[in-house]
Amino acid sequence: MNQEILKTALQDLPLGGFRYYEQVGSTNDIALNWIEEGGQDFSLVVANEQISGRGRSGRSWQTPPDSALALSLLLLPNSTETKNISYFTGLCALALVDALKALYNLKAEIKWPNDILIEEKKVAGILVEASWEGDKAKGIVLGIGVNILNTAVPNSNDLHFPASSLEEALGQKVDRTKTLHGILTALIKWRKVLGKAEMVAAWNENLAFRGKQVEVRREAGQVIRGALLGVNRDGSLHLDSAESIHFGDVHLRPIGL
Ligand code: BT5
Repeated sequence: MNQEILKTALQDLPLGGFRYYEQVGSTNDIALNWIEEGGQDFSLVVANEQISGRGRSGRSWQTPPDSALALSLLLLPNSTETKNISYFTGLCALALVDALKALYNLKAEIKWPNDILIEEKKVAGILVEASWEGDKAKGIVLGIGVNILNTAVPNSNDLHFPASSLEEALGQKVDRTKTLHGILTALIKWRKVLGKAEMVAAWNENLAFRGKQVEVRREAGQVIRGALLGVNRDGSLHLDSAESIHFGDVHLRPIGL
């Protein structure tokens, strides 16, 4: 993967702009700055390596060189998309599940709100961020990290949840460029139904731990246990013991893991 290979491979996609880095702090930071510099809708930032990749709430995301996908897609949301801004994390998750199925016939699942699992191990994470001017979203950044090769998977001591890679799931090497193309294609498709009932139905169909006992931990230390029933129409999570758990810093895991 390098700038020229990527440019050629992605030329059939309607990219507003494209920036590639061999090494970067965080692709999300580059994309957030690009909004301020007048970046166009559907502009893409890709890095071979991140040295300060970010997860939610100040956690870090590891992207060692030559083995992972780290991408940030800059979107300029229209007014309907701005109203539905909270669905963008679900949109990325659906696009990832869809792309992995279409490209590799892999069965991935969504661990609400922002993780992609294969056989209950995390292979990808999502970090959606926005730049606001008053109540207007000037731009939104869809940050996606995917463990492509085994060498992308962090040491288990650094993890709160088991992790894996596409290589491990498939038992063979996986091409980053092809995977990136598939993810972007799926994002274009799902963006058209952002926030619609059709999107929420697909989200539910691909949800991990449905019907199972889970616990949801909140930052404040509160723990809610119950059977996971699904995602509500507004994108919040429904347990039999709690009707709607909203995003924010929540951690979901099956009981017993
Ligand atoms: C996430 O946060 O899962 C969001 C990850 C988003 C990464 C992308 S890469 C492109 C873009 N640029 C960025 O700077 N970020 C985005 P969270 O749910 O908070 O999970 C973070 C936790 O996942 C960490 O605390 C680790 O335990 C674990 N982790 C870190 N790196 C990992 C990896 N490569 N694979 C699996 N787990 C990892």
